[in-house]
Amino acid sequence: MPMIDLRSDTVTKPTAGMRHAMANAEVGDDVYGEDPTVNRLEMLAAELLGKEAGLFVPTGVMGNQLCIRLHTQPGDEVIVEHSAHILRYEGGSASSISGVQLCPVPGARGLLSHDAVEAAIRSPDLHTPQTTLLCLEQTHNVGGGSVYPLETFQALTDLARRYGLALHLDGARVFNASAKTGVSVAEYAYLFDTVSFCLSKGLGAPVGSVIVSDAVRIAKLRRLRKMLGGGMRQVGILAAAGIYALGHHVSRLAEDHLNAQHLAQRLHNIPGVVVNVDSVETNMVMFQVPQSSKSTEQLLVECREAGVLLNAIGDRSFRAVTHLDVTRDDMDAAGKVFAHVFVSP
Ligand code: TLP
Repeated sequence: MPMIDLRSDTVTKPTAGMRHAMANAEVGDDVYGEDPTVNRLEMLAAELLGKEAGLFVPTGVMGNQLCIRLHTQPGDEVIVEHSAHILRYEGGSASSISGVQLCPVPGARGLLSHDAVEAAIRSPDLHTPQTTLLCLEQTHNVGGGSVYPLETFQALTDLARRYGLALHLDGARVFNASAKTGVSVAEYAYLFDTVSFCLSKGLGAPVGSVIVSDAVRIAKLRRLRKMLGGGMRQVGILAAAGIYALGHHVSRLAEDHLNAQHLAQRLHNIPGVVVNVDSVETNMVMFQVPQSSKSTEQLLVECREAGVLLNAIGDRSFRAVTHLDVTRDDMDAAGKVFAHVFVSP
């Protein structure tokens, strides 16, 4: 039985076209700066996001953590939204790699407000840590793929600048945000010192993220990447997948968003299931199911046995993510499975 895998947009397999591009990639030793395909990807990413330079890194976590390390000193404090990926899902690496503490600020569906951030910025005082960095996430994962409006981004980044903070964007899914709003990724990136985005999520590459910034910062980040063991060799094979993804998979993201809305509507029609259809902005659907005799784990198993994979994000709370390996028909099929599993006692 073919599975409908809605656990994440990280699960996609490279398409035939992408595999062809990978197989034919020109390569060289990237630690010597000699991989022409990596160089091309880094230039392309920088161009698309309107920055001077780019750096190919293996993962989104490494992209974020290199930037935190770049912008901070041990003992500093970094403001993040309280359910940010950097805080929740990066294994405590900000404290272990950079020696910083994270200051979690609650947001609405993951989105921070100007006043909440201003209240969290420390005044200079001998006793307190120094706030030196604000990290934002676009789209916001735990917020349900929510999108910061450009004006809120501007207000937050202006505020951070006023207090002399550095600015990093965890733009793992910034292309989804852009597909939703029509605001270009460069307009978002312009507001930040560093931006990291993932090729291995909605864009469908098997591996990789790119950090973009000015040339001086990228040179420092390149050194930090080597220090952490992220200097890769004939990695043009992977960069080729990234170039292919940027060329072929950006314009189709809107399709994933429509599929997510369709799925949300199907879920909404199931008695007792709580889902806010209007809050589905991009490719994620968060929903809760009613109390029953079945545990969250049991529900996941039943969905799996019926051919649908999902992730739980809390007790009776689930996340479904659409991507290029699922279709509109899959949404209907998954909707049927959910209607069966979530309403039977
Ligand atoms: N997110 C994954 C899991 O780690 C939760 C997912 O399935 O959504 N920033 C954001 C906003 C992310 O959602 C992720 C991955 C990352 C960074 C890290 O990317 P990778 O997995 O490439 O290290």
